[in-house]
Amino acid sequence: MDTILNVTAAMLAQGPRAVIEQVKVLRSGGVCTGCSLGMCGTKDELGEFHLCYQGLRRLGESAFPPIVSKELAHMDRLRRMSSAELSRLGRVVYPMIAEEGSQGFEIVSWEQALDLIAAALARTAPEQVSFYVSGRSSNESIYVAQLFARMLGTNNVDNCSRYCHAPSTYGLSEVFGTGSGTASLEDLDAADLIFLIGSNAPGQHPRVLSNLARARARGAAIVVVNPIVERGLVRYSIPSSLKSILFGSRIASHYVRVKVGGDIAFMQGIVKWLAENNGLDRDFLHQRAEGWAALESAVRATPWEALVESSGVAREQISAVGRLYASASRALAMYCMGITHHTYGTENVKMVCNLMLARGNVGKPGAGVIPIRGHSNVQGSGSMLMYPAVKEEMIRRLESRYGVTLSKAPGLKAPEMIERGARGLTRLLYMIGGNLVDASPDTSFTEAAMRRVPILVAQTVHLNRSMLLGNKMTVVLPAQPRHEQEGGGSTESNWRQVRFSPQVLPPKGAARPEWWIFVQLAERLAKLGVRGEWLSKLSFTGVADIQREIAAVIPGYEGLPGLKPGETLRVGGRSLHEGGRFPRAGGKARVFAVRLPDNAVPPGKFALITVRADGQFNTEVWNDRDKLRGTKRRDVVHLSPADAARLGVAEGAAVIVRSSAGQARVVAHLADIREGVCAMYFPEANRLVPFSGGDESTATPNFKGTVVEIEPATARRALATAPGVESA
Ligand SMILES: Nc1nc2c(c(=O)[nH]1)N[C@H]1C(S)=C(S)[C@@H](COP(=O)(O)OP(=O)(O)OC[C@H]3O[C@@H](n4cnc5c(=O)[nH]c(N)nc54)[C@H](O)[C@@H]3O)O[C@H]1N2
Ligand SMILES: Nc1nc2c(c(=O)[nH]1)N[C@H]1C(S)=C(S)[C@@H](COP(=O)(O)OP(=O)(O)OC[C@H]3O[C@@H](n4cnc5c(=O)[nH]c(N)nc54)[C@H](O)[C@@H]3O)O[C@H]1N2
Ligand code: SF4
Ligand SMILES: [Mo]
Repeated sequence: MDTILNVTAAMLAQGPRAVIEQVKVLRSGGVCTGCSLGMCGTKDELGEFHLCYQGLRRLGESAFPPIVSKELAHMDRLRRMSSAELSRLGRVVYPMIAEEGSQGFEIVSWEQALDLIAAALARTAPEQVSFYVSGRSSNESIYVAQLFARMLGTNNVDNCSRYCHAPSTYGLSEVFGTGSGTASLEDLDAADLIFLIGSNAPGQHPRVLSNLARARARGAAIVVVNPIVERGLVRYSIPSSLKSILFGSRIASHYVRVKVGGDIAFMQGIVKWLAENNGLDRDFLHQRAEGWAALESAVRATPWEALVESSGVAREQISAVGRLYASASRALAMYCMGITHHTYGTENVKMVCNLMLARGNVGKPGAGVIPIRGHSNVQGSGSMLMYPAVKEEMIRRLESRYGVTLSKAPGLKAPEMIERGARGLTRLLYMIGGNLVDASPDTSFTEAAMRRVPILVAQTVHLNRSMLLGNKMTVVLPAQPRHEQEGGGSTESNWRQVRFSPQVLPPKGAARPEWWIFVQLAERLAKLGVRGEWLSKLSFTGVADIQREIAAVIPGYEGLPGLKPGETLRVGGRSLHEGGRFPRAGGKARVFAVRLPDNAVPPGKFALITVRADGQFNTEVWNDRDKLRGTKRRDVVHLSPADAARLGVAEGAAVIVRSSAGQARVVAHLADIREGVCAMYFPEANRLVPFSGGDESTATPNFKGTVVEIEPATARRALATAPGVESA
């Protein structure tokens, strides 16, 4: 009931005009701009009715009226605003620039803005230019953006999956030969056991809760692995079911409160139990996988004490889950940021794959591995080649399509773009959506590094803090969100389904399609004599033109041209139910003998996990509440009652949380969380997360598991400043 009221309140809060706009978008069948699950209008891919608070809320944000220009004249005031206040200022509908030291933004014409950017690009060495995309743009815009960058001479292109599921793409490719999940939503309805690891789906991917509740109701086991007891994973109200609204639906059948980073040990424990109790599918492992023996002998040789110590789970509980798993004929594992946001994120992913391979749970219905992705078009960003180390084969396809010779050297990953900014080596940073200052670790370092970049360009719908750093020159360009994009645009969902969102609303102000901006820049650069012969090939005149290019270059997208709203193009290349044949040489999955990570926390200290609430979409915070976790404020640290008692603090008491990167003054919130673990909200808590220490294979930051100390704030210090987050 609460959810329905929230959804209604969210819609009404935006005013009648916004409500009409939202209804129009929902009726159009366009793809949701929230998470990656890819609802079309009010229908999901199974044709079932579905609405969620975050999806509507995101839609509402883009329906905000244009920003009032007088607000833009006061940079100092803008800098004091929170993310929510900046969003509420309204939509960015004109190009604008701010120079270092200027009092505010100046509204300029498209001509002026584009000339400025083209001139800056022309005088900057290509290797000092970087592009970042935040998975919100259409495939058509992203394809043109990466092509523009490569034609310009740089492979410094990356997308938000670097901060998110890059360890999945990399890990799954190594194991199965393809970087996407091996199961679909339908498979949840056929599984006897579902592992849900490191995900707060009720807040972040509400759609899957209907399937989880349904699975539970028909008797499937749902094993949740998480250091926090997420209330929505215990019981949840599905808005589309009256019974569920009235009584709630049960979700987890087994809740495993692992240590932060304890997943590998927990999963190895299950494999050890299976190995010791004749629970492995030896035929499958022999025929369909390679490398199992090394993992099994390592796991057999690891003493139970080490597994219990590292996982934080009692041997009895590990064994009980092992027994349960052995009795399931079809099992699948879904996971999210609790797995990827670690120094050993890719290793974590590989161990999830090992767990599923152990009993032949890949390549058949009701089984498999599902990473639950983040942004609505993060999957499309990858497919459109918006990442720095694209396979040479794909570069060759671009070369032969356009008759050019492109660099094959890997470009920079997003954190490297920032880090090079600190050293004066990134001279132009181009953000296509996104908010790198708030999304990246170590806010003080990132702020300073990004400020050193002389030219910052941002295509956006709202202002955010990354645009207010005081760079030598900041250029903000108004982008059309997908449902306003002239000619419409396509996206790819978590399930690799490509859908087309039509233009439903008229564009606001001077906002333009994002692909158009790159076509204009290419034309100007060509006139300036910069790579003219190549860049002139970007003379696309509309979405249909670009779709033809995508169809010719990107395997699986051949059917894109002419795709209509409501139709689905399924991109192939996934390992689904082909009887366990994998697209690797020899057709077998590769087992990695993943080692136990070092996740020990010194006595008295805490492992800090940074999480999101249902009142935010990443760095866009629209209200302070976390309904699912029962707090109304964000400047809190979630602590177990036992830890709070040990520290001598009660609910609401001021505390200081300190890491090697920074410190924060917040208040204690007592929660059902494992002892020795504490949680704070991203993006504020990024001041505490060190910049280095990301995933060894992909550089995805280690957003879960920063070692921190917590102490009560003394009365004197508590009076001096109100709770808030500050630097060291
Ligand atoms: N409303 C809303 N929806 C969103 C977003 C949003 O900001 N708001 N963001 C979107 C994006 S980009 C993404 S990537 C997804 C993120 O979706 P999630 O990954 O569900 O979101 P997080 O808040 O990062 O929560 C991660 C969960 O992992 C748990 N966890 C932390 N460390 C560990 C660990 O070591 N082991 C295990 N097993 N669990 C751990 C945390 O307790 C938490 O429950 O959501 C998408 N959907
Ligand atoms: N500590 C900590 N840090 C994290 C995380 C964490 O769990 N903990 N999670 C990480 C994850 S998973 C991710 S994905 C990143 C997210 O990192 P980003 O993708 O960089 O951040 P977002 O908040 O999603 O981007 C918000 C901005 O996108 C722009 N925008 C919104 N809609 C549109 C649109 O339709 N078109 C265009 N062009 N622009 C638009 C607006 O400027 C808005 O302010 O953050 C990461 N950072
Ligand atoms: S679950 Fe995700 S895709 Fe579905 S409506 Fe909510 S935000 Fe949109
Ligand atoms: Mo993400």
